[in-house]
Amino acid sequence: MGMTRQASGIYAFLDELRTAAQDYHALVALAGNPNTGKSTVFNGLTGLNQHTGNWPGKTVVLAKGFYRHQGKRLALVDLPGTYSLLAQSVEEQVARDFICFGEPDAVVVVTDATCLERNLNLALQIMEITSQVIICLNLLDEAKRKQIEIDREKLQSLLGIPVIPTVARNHDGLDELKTAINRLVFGGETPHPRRVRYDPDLETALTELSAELEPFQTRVNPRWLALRLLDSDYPLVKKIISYLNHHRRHTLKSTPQGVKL
Ligand SMILES: Nc1nc2c(ncn2[C@@H]2O[C@H](COP(=O)(O)OP(=O)(O)O)[C@@H](O)[C@H]2O)c(=O)[nH]1
Ligand SMILES: [Mg+2]
Repeated sequence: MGMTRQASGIYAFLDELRTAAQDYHALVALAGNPNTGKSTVFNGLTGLNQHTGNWPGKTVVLAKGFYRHQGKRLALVDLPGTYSLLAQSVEEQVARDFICFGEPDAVVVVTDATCLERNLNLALQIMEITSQVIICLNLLDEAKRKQIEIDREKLQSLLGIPVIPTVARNHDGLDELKTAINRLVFGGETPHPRRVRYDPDLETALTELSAELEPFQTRVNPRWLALRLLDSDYPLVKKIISYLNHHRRHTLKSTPQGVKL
């Protein structure tokens, strides 16, 4: 029961965010390894239009803020810095739960251009959960200083998602980042991120289980939900069940005839 209540706490947190925003057009999450400039990007985008809140039931503090771009009002949440979404620290759980169950319209992964390989681990994990991902290639000034050159076009086409170069400390590239977010969220184009392939037996099981999850029409990729169900991480499985139930209620509300499932 505890986990169910905790999961519903997430929805309370989101409801509160919505009320505070007096409705926004899109919810964007900022994820990334520690020290990649996430908070600098957050401050650059939201200015003083921000406040902090506690994640329900945890000591983790999340900064949330708002900004306008091209006539749209966007809410932005600065997630805790993490190297992965799989291990069990509270920060990783909060980041993972927000990305999954918070159903952000976009996730911006802020990466350190001086050590991109390490940063891509988290990016690839997020790309398994959702297609709505943008890479913010930050600290490019530091990379240049270290004579590291990054082929943005190639990176973009290899990953299948937009890659936006920035020097957040100087506000360089932040307008381009805002425009890329709007294009991703309101532009009607769905990216096709490159996804990790597993061994054939697992792929067969994943295909079967994903097919069972498709009818829920979740924002979270059914393939990722299937992977986690197969992991048998029990607390997470309970959250997924709670999410599917919440999702079904939500879908029912917006179904004109109120079809009974
Ligand atoms: N040189 C350089 N420093 C940056 C850039 N973006 C952020 N920083 C600095 O990197 C440090 C960590 O930034 P912060 O936003 O706190 O990172 P976070 O841990 O990801 O939230 C701070 O000293 C920032 O001023 C950048 O593009 N270039
Ligand atoms: Mg920070």
